Amino acid sequence: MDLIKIAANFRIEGTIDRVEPMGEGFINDTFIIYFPGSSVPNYLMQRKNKRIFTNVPAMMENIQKVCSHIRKKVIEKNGDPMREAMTIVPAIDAKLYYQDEEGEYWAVCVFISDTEAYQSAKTPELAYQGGKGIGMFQKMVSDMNEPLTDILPGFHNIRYRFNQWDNVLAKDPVGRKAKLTQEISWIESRRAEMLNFWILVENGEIPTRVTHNDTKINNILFDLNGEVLCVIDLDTVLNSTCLNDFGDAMRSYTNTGEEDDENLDAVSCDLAIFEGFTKGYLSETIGFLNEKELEYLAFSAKYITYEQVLRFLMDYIDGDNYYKIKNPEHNYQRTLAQYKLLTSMEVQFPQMCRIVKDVEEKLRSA
Ligand code: GN1
Ligand code: MG
Repeated sequence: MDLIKIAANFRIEGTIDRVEPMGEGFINDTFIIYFPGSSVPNYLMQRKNKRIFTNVPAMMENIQKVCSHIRKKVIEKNGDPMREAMTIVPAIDAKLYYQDEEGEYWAVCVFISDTEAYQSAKTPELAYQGGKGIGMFQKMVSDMNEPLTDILPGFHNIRYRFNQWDNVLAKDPVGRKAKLTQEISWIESRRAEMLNFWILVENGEIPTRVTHNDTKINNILFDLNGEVLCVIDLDTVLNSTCLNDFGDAMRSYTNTGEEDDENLDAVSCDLAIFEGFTKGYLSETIGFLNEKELEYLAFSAKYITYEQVLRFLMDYIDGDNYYKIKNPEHNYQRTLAQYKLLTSMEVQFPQMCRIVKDVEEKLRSA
């Protein structure tokens, strides 16, 4: 595959010198485009996973709508739109993607340099900045009127996930179910609790808004002073509940270990990080979240972590068709680590609720 040739299909301003692979995303393949003599990346190019994103053109439309809305907001507040918003680079034919001869979809955006991305939130201050970043993102898109296409139906919808789950378990395609009785019971014993939350979204008590849906810490760029700059990886921008963004962030930020840690003792939920993120997040969002959203904020951390346990375990039972894996037991390992995190959240749930209440009261009285 000639990456330079593929990159040449985009409206890139400059001569492409080399294209190098970057990172280890679970879903897409990412590359960096360099100009001659340049040691810093100039553009970022991705091959989008078309098995997961079955409608890449609609996905790119969604991303573009969100990017241009954010760009307007950044300009309004005298920010730098080239650094505080993502800039999609269209193909020569003006499409937001290029489809190669093999039918693969590619997309390019401007690389924002002099930034830092983190794999974990080591300090409450960093978590505060991350929370502010997600809060700012949600606030900026809270008045977006243009509809987004639902390119991932049921993405953080647990009713939909239970449907997938029931189907995969009924099929048990690679015969892994028998040895997973205990792990399966982790999912089943919490089914009603999780569905009861989702019913509030279905009946509108918890509203849907424009949300990011993949708020892991490594999807935020910080500037070199540690302040939040820009939210990236917009593949999953959708109409969903803000709580999914908060919950997914807490799943990744508060984990004292790795998402797939082999040492389960290293995995737990760090409340100081939870508090830092909550302070930053609510400082931006308290003005528009309703009472139900605030009431369920802490719960959303458990909800998304639970969903992740289910998704990893389901992929394992299904024979590893969704997530990229590094070894045959990788999805199982991820399941155990995420379950450990979930139980740590469950034990500390009363404190998590207390923290949300305290932060909320402080902000209201300020
Ligand atoms: C995937 O692409 P990446 O690694 O940012 C996944 C998320 C999961 C995450 C688990 C489209 O995100 O939902 O939470 O892996 N994205 C999709 O780390 O399924
Ligand atoms: Mg990502």
